[in-house]
Amino acid sequence: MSGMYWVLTTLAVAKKLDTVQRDQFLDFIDECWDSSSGGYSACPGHDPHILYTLSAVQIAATLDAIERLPSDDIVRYVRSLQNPDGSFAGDRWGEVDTRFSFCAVATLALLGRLHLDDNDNDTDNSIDLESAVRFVLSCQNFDGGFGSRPNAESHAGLIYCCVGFLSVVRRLASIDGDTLAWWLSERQLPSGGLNGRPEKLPDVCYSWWVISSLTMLGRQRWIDSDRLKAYILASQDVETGGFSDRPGDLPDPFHTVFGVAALSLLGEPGLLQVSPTFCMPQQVIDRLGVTSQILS
Ligand code: GRG
Ligand code: ZN
Repeated sequence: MSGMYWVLTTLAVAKKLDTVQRDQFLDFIDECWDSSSGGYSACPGHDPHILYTLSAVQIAATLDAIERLPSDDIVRYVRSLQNPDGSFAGDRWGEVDTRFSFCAVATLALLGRLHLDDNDNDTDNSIDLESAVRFVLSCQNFDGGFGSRPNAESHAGLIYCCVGFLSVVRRLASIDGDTLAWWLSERQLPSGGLNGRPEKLPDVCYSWWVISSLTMLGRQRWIDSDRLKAYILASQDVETGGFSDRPGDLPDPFHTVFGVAALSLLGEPGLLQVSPTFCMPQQVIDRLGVTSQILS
């Protein structure tokens, strides 16, 4: 399911959505729906999971088919995964991670079912938002970064999830943006590429996890974008057009979408503008009337 989201998003951002067979994507989503839980699985016959539920909603939204989704059941599924401390499990087996907090609020926001206003009717409030925010904030470390759980190592992928969560729920003012942006800007290596944590190799996907976070924090200029752009472009395979994790490696759909989405955020011409919060075309987010907080 997430592979379908990566491919579809790449094509949308590259302005090639007209080349996809829309019904094949939508039929696949339907086949992955689990009516008893309300969630979606990675492929037919597998267990539902909150990540694939978000991917299914992102696919439907990009194909302008969100009204076809069983929204009440999806909301029921997301709600069923929240724990008393505000965290979210990924599925009924209970793994807890800040990735799943992001998946929960992003799914609800895209469905128009996230209620941020205190005046909204409480009975319609699908999750306990205050405890969800408290849990994510408790995962910020002394170095400014965020990990998968309280006291877990800061990692750029989890920082995207936590900053993205705070962007969706409009609480970015609650964190120390300067220390966090310092940690993120330290990810740039002499090659121009970015790693996900100290002492690790650069990897094109971190171009997205880091640049999207810096963009939401209003501090994109804290890294050298020309050198990052050059690193991403050097990771494109000239034969297939796909992007790999680093120059010379084999391309794959995961690094292709995050390379292309990062290039869009860096202002590369010829690409659609991408939402740094949702990693989807901004025009899709606007069409749905969904807003997220981006600091200037
Ligand atoms: C809608 C864009 C979007 C995302 C959905 C699933 C998710 C939310 C985000 C994933 C964030 C992410 C990449 C987390 C990283 C998890 C992690 C601890 C990876 C460490 O992997 P290693 O050790 O990589 O193989 P490094 O580069 O640290 O060596
Ligand atoms: Zn990677």
